Amino acid sequence: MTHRWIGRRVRQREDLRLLRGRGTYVDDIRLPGTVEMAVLRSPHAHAWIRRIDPGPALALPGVLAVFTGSDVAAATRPFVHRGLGHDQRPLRYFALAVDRVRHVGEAVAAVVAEDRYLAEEALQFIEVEYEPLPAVAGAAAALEPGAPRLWDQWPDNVMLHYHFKHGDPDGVLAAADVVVSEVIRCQRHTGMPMETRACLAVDEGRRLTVWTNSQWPHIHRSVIAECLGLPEHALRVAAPDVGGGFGVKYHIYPEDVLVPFAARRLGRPVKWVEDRREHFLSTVHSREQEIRVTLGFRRDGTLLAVKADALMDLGTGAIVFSGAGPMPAGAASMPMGYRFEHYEYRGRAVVTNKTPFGAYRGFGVTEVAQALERAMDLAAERLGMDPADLRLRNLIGPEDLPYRTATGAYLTTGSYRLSLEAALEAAGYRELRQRQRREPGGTRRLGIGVAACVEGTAASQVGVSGRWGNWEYCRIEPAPDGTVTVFSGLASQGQSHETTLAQVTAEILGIDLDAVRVVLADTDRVTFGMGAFASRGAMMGGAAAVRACEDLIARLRRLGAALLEVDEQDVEYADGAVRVRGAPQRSVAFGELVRRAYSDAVLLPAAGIRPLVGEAVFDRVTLERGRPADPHGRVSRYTHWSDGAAVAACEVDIETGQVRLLRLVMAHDCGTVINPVAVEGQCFGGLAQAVGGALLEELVYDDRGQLLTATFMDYLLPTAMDVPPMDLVHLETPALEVPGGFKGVGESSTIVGPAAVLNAVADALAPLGVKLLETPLSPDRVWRALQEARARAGTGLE
Ligand code: MCN
Ligand code: SMO
Repeated sequence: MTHRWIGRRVRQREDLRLLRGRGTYVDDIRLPGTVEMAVLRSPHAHAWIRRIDPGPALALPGVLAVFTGSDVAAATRPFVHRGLGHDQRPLRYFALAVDRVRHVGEAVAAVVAEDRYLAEEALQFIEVEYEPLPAVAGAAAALEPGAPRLWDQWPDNVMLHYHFKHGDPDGVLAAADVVVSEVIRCQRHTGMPMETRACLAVDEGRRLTVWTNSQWPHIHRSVIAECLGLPEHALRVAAPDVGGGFGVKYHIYPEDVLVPFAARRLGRPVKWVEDRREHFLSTVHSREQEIRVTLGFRRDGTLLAVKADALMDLGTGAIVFSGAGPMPAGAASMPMGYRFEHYEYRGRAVVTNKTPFGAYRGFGVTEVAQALERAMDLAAERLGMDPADLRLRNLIGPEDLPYRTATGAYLTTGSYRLSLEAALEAAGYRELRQRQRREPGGTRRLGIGVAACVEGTAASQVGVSGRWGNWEYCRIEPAPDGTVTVFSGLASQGQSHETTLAQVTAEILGIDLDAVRVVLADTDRVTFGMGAFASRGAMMGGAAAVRACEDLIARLRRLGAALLEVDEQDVEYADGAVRVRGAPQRSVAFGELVRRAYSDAVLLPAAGIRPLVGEAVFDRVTLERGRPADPHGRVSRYTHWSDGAAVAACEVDIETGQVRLLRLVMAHDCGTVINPVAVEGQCFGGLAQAVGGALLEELVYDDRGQLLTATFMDYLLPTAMDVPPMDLVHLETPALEVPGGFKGVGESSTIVGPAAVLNAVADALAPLGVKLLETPLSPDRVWRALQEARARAGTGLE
C-alpha cells in the first residue's frame, strides 16, 4: 500500500517552536500574583524528626506559609503505593515526611514566599531536630539479618520477591555441554531531562488548574484529586511543552501535591521549579541491579536454558507508581529475541535509604539486556564462536514466526535475527573483525560489541494498578473550513506526537498535513488518555487515531451519500472524498462535506447523523482475543514486541583506561514507521543515553547514604565529544492486528545500546585477561581492571 503521509520524512512541526526558543514550559507560564515554593530536604539518610519549628521562617518578611508533615497529614490523604499488579508489599506515605526521613533529599517542609529567593532563604530558618538512625545504603546490606528496617510494618526490607519459571531449567543446565554463569552489575543512574520537574497551580475558586510536566496528565489528575480529597472534575491538569521526561516524569511526586495544596490554602498561584541539585536528590533514580545470569548451551552453540537471579536496590520504595515494577518488566523481556524453552527468573527488590528507584527509559529491561548480552559474549568465548554468530544461531528468524517465547510472549511479527544481520552488515562487522586480527597489539585496542534486544510495547497485561486499563483515546473534530483537530490522550516530552499523529490523521482522511492540528495532555480538552510510557504512543495512540478517523469516515459516508443522492452502501471513502462506487468521478471532497455539514440545515438530519466528530478507543486486549491461548497458561505482559540490534566499535587506551567510541550502528523493527525522522531522533537520542549509561553516568552513595555525585561536575553526562557517528537501519514488518501496523521505538536504543558498548570495551580487553562485568566503564574502572589482570598474570595466578 502506498502512503502519502505515513512513512514520509516530514519535518517535526514542534521543532519550529522548540528550537527557536518559542516553546512554553511550565516555568514560562506567568500568572499575576504568583508566589513560589521551596522545599526543605533531609540531610540525613535515615532519622527521626524529633521537633520541627517553622516559627522563625514564618516570621521573615515575604514568607507566606511554611508547611510541615503534620499539616499535610492533617489535610491530605497519603500516597498509596501501587505495585503495578504484582505482589509488592504495600506502602503509604505523605507528601512531607511526618516523623521519620528515609533518604537524603526527602521533602521535610515547604515554604511559600513572594519570590523564589525569599523562599529558599527561609528554608534555613526552619528549625528541625533530627535523631539519626542507622542507614542502609546497599541492597546486600539491606538483606543482612539485623539490618535497619525502613518500613516497620514489613518483616524485612524486601518489597518484592519475584519468581517465574517455565520448563526444567535446572535439569537442562545439568545436562548442558557448556554452562556460563556470571554476575553482571548495572550502576545507579537515571534520566536527566533538560527541563527539571516543575509545577504551577492556581485556585480559580471552584476549580484548581495544575500545570505540570507530567508524562500523563490524566493519571496525574486522578492521583492528585485522591490526595487532595477532590472530585476529579474539580481539577484540570495540563502539560505545556515538556523538556524531556525519559521515564522520570511518569511518577507522581510529593511536590505535585504540595503545590496545589499550597495554592488552595493561600488563594494565590503557586509555582515550584526543581533545581538540578533537587533533581539529583529527589527525582527517581534507576537501573541499580545486579543479575546473576546462567546460560546453558549445546556444544554447537544452541541456547537451551536461561536462569537469572536479580537483586535490585529500590531506594526507599516510596514512589507512585511502580516501586519494584521494573523487575517483572525485565523478567518478562529477558528471553529477548532468542529461541529457548527452559527459563527461570528469581528476583528480590529491596528497599534502602536512597532516593526511590523508578522509571528510566528501558524500565528494568536495559539491565536485563546488559546482563544477558554480556553473558552471551562470555559464552561465545567458551564455545570458541564469534559472538555475532552465536547470536545469529539462536535469534528468532522469520521462519519461526509466530513464536511463543519462554515467558509466553506471542511474537507474530518482527525481525530479530534479520535486525542483527542488518546491523552487522551496516557496521561492516566482518571487516572490523579482520582489522582486529590484523592489528592485535599496541596501546590502543580495537573492540567490537554486539547486542540484540526486544522492546515490549504498550505494557498492559494488568493495566495501571488495576484502576486504569491500558487503552488510548482519540477524538477528531473537523472545523467548518475543513481543517481538523485531533484530541489525543498521548502526552509528548519530545517524541514529536504533534507531527506523527497529524501524519496518521492526514493519511487516513486523505487530507493535507497542514489541515491537521493536534491537541495533547490537557484533562479539560481531551476526554481521557494514558500519556507516554512503555513506548506506547505510536501503537496505542496511532491506532486510536486510525480508528477515530474511521469513525469519522463512517459519518462522512452517510453525509456524502445523502448529498450524492445514492444509497450509503453505494459510496466509499477514498483519496479524501466520498465517491460513488464504480463512478469515482461522482464525489464530494472532505472539505466540502464538512462545510455542508456545518452550513446545511437539512443535510445532517437528512443523513440521520450524529455530531460530525470521529471518536475511538484502541485497546489491545480486544485485539488479543483472536490469538491462540498459551497452552501453559502464561500471561504476557506485552502484546507486541519491537526489536533492535546494535554494533559498537571502540578503541581502548590500555595505559589510561580511556574509551573512545568509533561508531554505533543500530538496526531495528518497530512495525510501520510513521516518521523516519522522529524514529531516528528516538534512536540516536537513546544511543547517546546508552553511551552515558555504559561509560559515564553514576549516582554514587557512601555507606551512610549520602549521595556523592549531585552535580554535573561529578555525574558525567555524555557530550557531543563522547557520542560517535551513528547509523540506523529501519526494517519494517507491520504489526498484525494493530490498525496502522505501528509498534513502539522509544526504548529499544536504550535497551540494546549499553550492552553493545559494554561488550565492545570488554572485547577490546579480553585478550589481556580482563573480564568486565559492570558499568560504567569509566577510565578509572577500566584502568583498575587492567592493573588487576596484569597483577594476576604477573603472579601466575591465572
Ligand atoms: N514512531 C514512529 N513510527 C513508529 C513508532 C514510533 O514514527 N513505528 C514515533 C512516534 O510517533 C513518536 C515517537 O516515534 O513520535 C516515539 O514513539 P513510541 O515508541 O510509541 O513511544 P512513546 O510515544 O510512547 O514515548 C514514550 C517513550 C518512552 S517510554 C520514553 S522513557 C522516552 C521515549 O519515548 N522518553 C523520551 N523517547 C523520548 N524522547 C524524547 N525526546 N523525550 C523523552 O522524554
Ligand atoms: S521509562 Mo518510559 O516512561 O516507559
